Amino acid sequence: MHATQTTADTLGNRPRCVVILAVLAFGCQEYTISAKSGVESTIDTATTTPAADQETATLEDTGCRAEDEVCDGRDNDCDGEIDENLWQACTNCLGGPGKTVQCLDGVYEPCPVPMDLDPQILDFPETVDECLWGTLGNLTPVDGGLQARRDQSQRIWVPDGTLLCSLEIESTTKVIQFDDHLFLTLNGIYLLGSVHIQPLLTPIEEFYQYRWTDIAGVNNNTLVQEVFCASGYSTCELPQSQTKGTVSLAFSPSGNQALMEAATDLSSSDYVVGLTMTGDNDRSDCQHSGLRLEARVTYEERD
Ligand SMILES: [Ca+2]
Ligand SMILES: [Ca+2]
Ligand SMILES: [Ca+2]
Repeated sequence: MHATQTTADTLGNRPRCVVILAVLAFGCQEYTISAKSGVESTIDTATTTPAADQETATLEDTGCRAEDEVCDGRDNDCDGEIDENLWQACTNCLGGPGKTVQCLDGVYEPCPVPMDLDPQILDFPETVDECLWGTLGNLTPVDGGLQARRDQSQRIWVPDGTLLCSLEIESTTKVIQFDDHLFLTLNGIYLLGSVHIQPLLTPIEEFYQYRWTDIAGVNNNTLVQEVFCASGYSTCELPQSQTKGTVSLAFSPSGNQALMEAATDLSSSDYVVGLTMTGDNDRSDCQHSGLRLEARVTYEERD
């Protein structure tokens, strides 16, 4: 803030109280009158000592009481600057540290809000080849065992430097058939499957982290043959192995939030939906009819 120019002659002929009133009107700065130039100049009250000069109006005279600067459009600490160097931390969509925003004109800049992306298609084409037995971590065929798997994956795209805030996955394929078992994952989190393998998996928060090595060679008959839905689903459907049936999945908002937090912990930059098919010893194993998912996401800039 700068004072307007005033001539010394004009001020010099007026009672001193007028000078003080003028200082009050300008807030919390000291003003000295230059007899030569006739121009007021501003002095930083934090680094100068009030002069005893009759023409000097002191800080004490003005009644400006230095307090901590707050974001209110006023100069609270009496240094001549309004709302200077005030920053506020935002929380991101997953509850972690977000961007830092500055106070401008008495209010903080708004924190970023999640933005929408166009829906993304995640295609998992029909597989017709049999399992790759005995290679890439697969075991040799054994009747009833989880011996081999075939993996497919689709990446969910978000702009570089951003954070996935919410994810809704919906199956646009209404009917699916597969053999033997089907698992759907997000960043390795077991989302949906045709059998309860989760007792063999590592818990991660409210979810389970899928790893083939944790289940390879396990006798399928020791597992509960029911559809598994990760915590927080609002809808979740899958038929039994070798049976045509409905596929659907959607998370509740709170379930979605928990899932995003867990998925981001496991991979801070990529979001990958995986589809795994297993087989024991048949030529028709590791196969599924085509599955098409639609992913709707919101994202936010990282700090
Ligand atoms: Ca200030
Ligand atoms: Ca202020
Ligand atoms: Ca089989």
